[in-house]
Amino acid sequence: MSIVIHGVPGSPYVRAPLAACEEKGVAWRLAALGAPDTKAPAHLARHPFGRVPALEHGDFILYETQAILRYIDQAFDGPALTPSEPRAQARMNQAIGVVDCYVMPSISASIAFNRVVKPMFGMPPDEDAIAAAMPMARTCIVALEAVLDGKPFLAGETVTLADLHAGPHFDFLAMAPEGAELLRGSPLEGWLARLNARPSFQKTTMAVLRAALTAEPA
Ligand SMILES: N[C@@H](CCC(=O)N[C@@H](CS)C(=O)NCC(=O)O)C(=O)O
Repeated sequence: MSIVIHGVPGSPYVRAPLAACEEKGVAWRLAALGAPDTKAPAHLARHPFGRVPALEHGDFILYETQAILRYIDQAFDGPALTPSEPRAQARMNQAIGVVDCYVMPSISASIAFNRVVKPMFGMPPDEDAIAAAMPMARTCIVALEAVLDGKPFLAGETVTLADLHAGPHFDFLAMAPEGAELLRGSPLEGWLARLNARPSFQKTTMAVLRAALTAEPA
């Protein structure tokens, strides 16, 4: 039984569970939603806050990306995406918390959304929102550089849920000129390159997801 992820292609929060499925070797399908569909009754039945992603696995429906990632890691065989060593696991959890509390509102919802997504739909970016988000974006980068601390991945030598959660937001940031500038010379650049070299990231880019939808028979 494959996992269905309901979500908007290109959303970093949607990409994370798709990449986790790839890392685990779990079959998945993206049930693509457009932005207005997230507030339609069918989706609100899955996710009362009208956001994405929502997971469907048989009769089990789950929302909140952290919970979805942990479910995928625990419910399936495949490489463990959570370290067993307590301090490494704590670093993983810390990075996940940083993404939800600080990266999402500044880097994703303000800089990348305004600079990358709005122009795709012919909408002007909110320059004030971008400028206002820059200090917090810098703090996020410094904080995650400290978590990375010279390791290949955020919690150690191997990919964990922290990388799968954070990576899509930083890949999104790198698409904005301000973001590429913020990341230039940061150890996060190498970390992101390591993630982008993985099949789990290559198979879940916005371009690949959109192309797959276009190729689907009507
Ligand atoms: N706390 C949620 C956040 C999910 C979230 O904010 N997703 C964005 C897309 S990246 C969304 O659904 N935005 C649509 C909206 O806010 O209406 C999670 O972890 O899943």
